[in-house]
Amino acid sequence: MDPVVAEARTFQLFIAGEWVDSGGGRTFESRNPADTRDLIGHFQAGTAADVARAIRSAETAGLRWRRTPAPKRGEILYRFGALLAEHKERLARAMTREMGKVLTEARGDVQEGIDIAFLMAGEGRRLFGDTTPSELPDKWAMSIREPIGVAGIITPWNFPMAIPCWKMMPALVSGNTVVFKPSSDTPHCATLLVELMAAAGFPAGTVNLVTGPGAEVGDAIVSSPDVPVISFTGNTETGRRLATQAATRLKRVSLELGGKNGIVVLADADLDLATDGILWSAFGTTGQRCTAASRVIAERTVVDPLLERLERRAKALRLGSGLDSGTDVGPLVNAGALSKVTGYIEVGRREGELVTGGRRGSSAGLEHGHFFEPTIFAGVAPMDRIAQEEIFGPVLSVIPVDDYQGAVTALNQVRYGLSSSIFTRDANTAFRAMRDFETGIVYINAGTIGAETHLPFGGTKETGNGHREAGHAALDTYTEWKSIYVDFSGHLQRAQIDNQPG
Ligand code: UN1
Repeated sequence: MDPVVAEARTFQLFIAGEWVDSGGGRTFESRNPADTRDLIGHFQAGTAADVARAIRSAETAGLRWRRTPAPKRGEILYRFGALLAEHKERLARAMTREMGKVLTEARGDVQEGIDIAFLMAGEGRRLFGDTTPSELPDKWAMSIREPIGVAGIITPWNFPMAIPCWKMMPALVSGNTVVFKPSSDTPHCATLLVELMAAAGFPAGTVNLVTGPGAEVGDAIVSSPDVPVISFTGNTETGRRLATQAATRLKRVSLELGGKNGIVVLADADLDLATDGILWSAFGTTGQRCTAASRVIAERTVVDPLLERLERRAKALRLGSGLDSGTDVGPLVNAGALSKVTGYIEVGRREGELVTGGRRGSSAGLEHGHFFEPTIFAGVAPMDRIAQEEIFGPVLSVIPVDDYQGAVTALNQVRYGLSSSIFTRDANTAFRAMRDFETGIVYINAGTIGAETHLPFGGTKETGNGHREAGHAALDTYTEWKSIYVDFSGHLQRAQIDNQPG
């Protein structure tokens, strides 16, 4: 039965290869943010006891999984990627229904999952370490990657399939097992993913799904002594709390947190191209990407022609259900997001000049959803609150500056450092920007969104804690280095001593 048209049913946890109810006996609902009358399903409100069972199951499965040859593990990832591709449309529709992004973007989200599954499937035949000469004769040295153990995977709703895949694929291919706690806004997406993981042949216990509140399920994962590595994507305050809690157990924690990404537009830019890049980055996914552009930093001489283009184009964007092909911008994810964005409109009115938007979507058909108009503020100063704080909605601030140096200063003057971009036709300036922009990702003549899965993804400053997802860099989060020395000389050789004169 297609879950998208099914009656709302009650979904279960996935522990030790079985779909089971929570021991706590409570459930929560997931609803369509474009029309909250549409109930997607009831999901288990997991408890600390459920998490403990999931961790035990992951530990047990790990004993075998870590001994399974990595190329064999990779084959299962490959099958999972193929299943995602086969079910792409069904998954994308379920995603749009559950979290709102327009269907083309939901397809892109699934595609990102496919891409990382295939990339990491290939890692099953790489997982490279080093072999290197020893400083002593008749001695050999190498380093290998080893799995860490049970990985706690705590994910957000905005990329409800791509981000879990970014985390689980490298964790699994390198021999770890997983306890997966998805956002309570997207438990259905998580369930569909895990169903396909089971179908792909991940052995019982290698992947466990526990839905439920962060305060209970997330907390139980983070505080468990038996989950040595945690990967979390979400807001900075939660990440900070989580890292603090995990530090008492000396856990490895990989954090992908907030962003306040900026697009620099210089006087020599192609303004039409810049306009396309800005609109896509600011209002795609209704501004709910960590990589979304919420600041445009423009040389004063081009502010007016740029604003004229942005205003005209933003006004033409159609709000609606992401399942309708005419829709450009879907709803915000929930009522909390709507009230947060609305609150920032008041702040923005005090700090800048409202150019367009600033209101809930009010046209017919939108009354049951969390819609908000694409919003632009002009005349914003770099240190204003709307230019500093992550709003996570369709709100863009335009900040005028005098020149390139002013743009660099404004761009870098935020606590985050995920993505940035510059529009210029000058190659020398573009290279300066690659050097000067203090972000983990830099785009030249493109917006701030659209990272590809074979490059490292992550940011500087309070965007994270130095780890990167995706690319082979992701393996660093989920593996422990082991250095191995083999002495075949037949006698004791002392490093640093026996090869030195005297
Ligand atoms: C996120 O918003 O956390 O680069 C992830 C992008 C996407 C991933 C975004 N590929 O916008």
